[in-house]
Amino acid sequence: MKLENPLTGSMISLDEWWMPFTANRHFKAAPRLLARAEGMYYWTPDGRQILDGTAGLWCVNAGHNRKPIVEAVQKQAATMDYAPPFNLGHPVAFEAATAVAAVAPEGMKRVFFTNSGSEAADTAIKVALAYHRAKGEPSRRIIIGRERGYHGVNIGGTMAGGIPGNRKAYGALMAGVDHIRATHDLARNAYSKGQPAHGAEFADELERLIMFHDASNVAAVIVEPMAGSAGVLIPPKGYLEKLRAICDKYGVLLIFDEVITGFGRLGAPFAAQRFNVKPDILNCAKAINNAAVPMGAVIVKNEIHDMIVNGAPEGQIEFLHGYTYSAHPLACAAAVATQKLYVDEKLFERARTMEPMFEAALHSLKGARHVIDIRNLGLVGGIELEPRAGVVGKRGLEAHIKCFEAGALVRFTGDILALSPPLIIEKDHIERLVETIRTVLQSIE
Ligand code: PXG
Repeated sequence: MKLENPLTGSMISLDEWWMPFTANRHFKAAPRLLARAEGMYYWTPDGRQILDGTAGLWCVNAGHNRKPIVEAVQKQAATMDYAPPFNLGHPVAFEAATAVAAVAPEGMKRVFFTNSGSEAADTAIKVALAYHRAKGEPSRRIIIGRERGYHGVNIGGTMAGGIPGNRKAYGALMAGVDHIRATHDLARNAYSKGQPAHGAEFADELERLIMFHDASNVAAVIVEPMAGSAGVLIPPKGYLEKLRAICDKYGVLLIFDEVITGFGRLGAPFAAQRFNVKPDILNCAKAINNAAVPMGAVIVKNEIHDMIVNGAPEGQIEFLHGYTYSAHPLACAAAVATQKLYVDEKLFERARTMEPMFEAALHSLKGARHVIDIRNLGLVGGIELEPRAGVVGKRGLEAHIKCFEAGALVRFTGDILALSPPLIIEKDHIERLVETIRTVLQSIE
């Protein structure tokens, strides 16, 4: 197949790029390419319009190619392309941290920049260990994750994560991790709107594991307040509150991985505010700067920062961690412009206002072919399909491809379809997304 870059007109070859999380041979036999984006839409190189039902990969919350963000990045690139972040600073890095801290929960106003959600996961684990060490409890090293959790693909996140396929080949690269069970409970909670009623008791497993390992050895528990990648698993009522109480009881840090839920996805700046449960450490990435330039961050309670930073001798580096591109000027410029846009257009509030309409449209798919559950919160929707006998995931992949052919971008994970549109979505976009899914489900086996 001959393909060209529509920007430059040069011919491209598909062979060299080893694509991430992709069935490379399958994809390259029939590639689906995106060439341009604006607002709620992508366009393919041949000019077909695709309605973006997933905000890219849960990240373009303000919609694509927003002018204030584009201009901020262009201006920064033309002014200073790069500056080292170790023992040197640049103004926009501080501005970006201030803008992110402004929407973070009370008392969580210290921000460590990374370049991705995966780096945020590994950074958060190191912060937790450094904190306990600075506090005089260096034996606290065990990290507890949750089955079906996704914390990216670096070593810490892979080990703390709970997706078997992502873990199996890398086994015990990091010792000292354990997992509580996932909260998914179709039998009791199918077709719940918002937070399901049953399952707060699943949090009790955390207490069992802390007692099993002994609290003096446990550093932190890391969970997504709403699990995204593993198929939109919404926390049962009372569940996160219980995790918080157990962590408090045993001096264990609670890390929320808000890479997906951060920046308005659930109709509040963070899930922490939506659920009114404050973690000790909060990871984010993606929509932090509308995904215009790679960026992630670990936001910590002031006292965690102070324990580590004030505990070290004067003039000594307190936390031996950081990336060449921590607080990259282009990423920071995009973050400052994005955070301003979120405020100017009240996009977090908008997500909350659109939620009932989104919920009603989504749940109208109840009874559609193959559907066995529908769940939603904020502007996130999950539609679980019955797996085809013997080939788990095939129906999900086919639905994803057919939706793309029909002009709508819908995520799939196994046989669960996921929707997470830009927060600028309008009623007619929602209807089009839902009707496309309904038609596609009717057409596939
Ligand atoms: N934590 C969470 C909760 C995530 O969702 C990461 C960490 C890792 O972030 P980076 O920036 O390193 O990719 C993520 C990423 C999907 C999908 O289809 C979700 C992610 C990435 C790719 C696909 O659900 N989330």
